[in-house]
Amino acid sequence: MQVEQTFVMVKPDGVKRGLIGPIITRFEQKGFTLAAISLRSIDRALAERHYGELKEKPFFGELVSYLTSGPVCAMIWQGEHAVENARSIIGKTNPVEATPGTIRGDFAMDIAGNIVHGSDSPSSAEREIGLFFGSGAGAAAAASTVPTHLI
Ligand code: DAT
Ligand code: MG
Repeated sequence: MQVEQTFVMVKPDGVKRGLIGPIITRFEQKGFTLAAISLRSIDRALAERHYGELKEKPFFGELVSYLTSGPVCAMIWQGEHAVENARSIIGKTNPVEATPGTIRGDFAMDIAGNIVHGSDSPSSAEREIGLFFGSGAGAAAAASTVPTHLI
């Protein structure tokens, strides 16, 4: 089996609403293994880098303000097809379109507060894991934080 890692983040409103536990439960029930977790605040520079590809979007300023408005819960989850499986249980970007049974479908109402992030590709996952868990060195740095019995 090829183990893949993905980056998942409970956004500030998810943390404020006490949804870290239910979101972790969804990932565990699906079959993912938790490889790293960090409750932390993020500054504007990190938020802007994380969502760098959206910087021309009209909602970018609002998005960065939202992401820096309170603590987030950053996580690395691993398993087969981790990126695609995570996107599947997270649901569509706009909660209005997210199917009931998905995290956004069950817990969110508004696109600007869709409570959870999941990487959209293996290369995004590597980049985001490096941003949040590495020292700019990419996934290799994050992988070193994973207890060996989980690999
Ligand atoms: P996703 O989070 O599903 O990967 P994305 O990468 O396209 O979606 O956008 C990142 C976040 O930006 C998204 O979770 C919520 C916010 N966003 C996207 N489109 C938006 C819009 N039209 N208005 C307000 N916020 C938006
Ligand atoms: Mg995205």
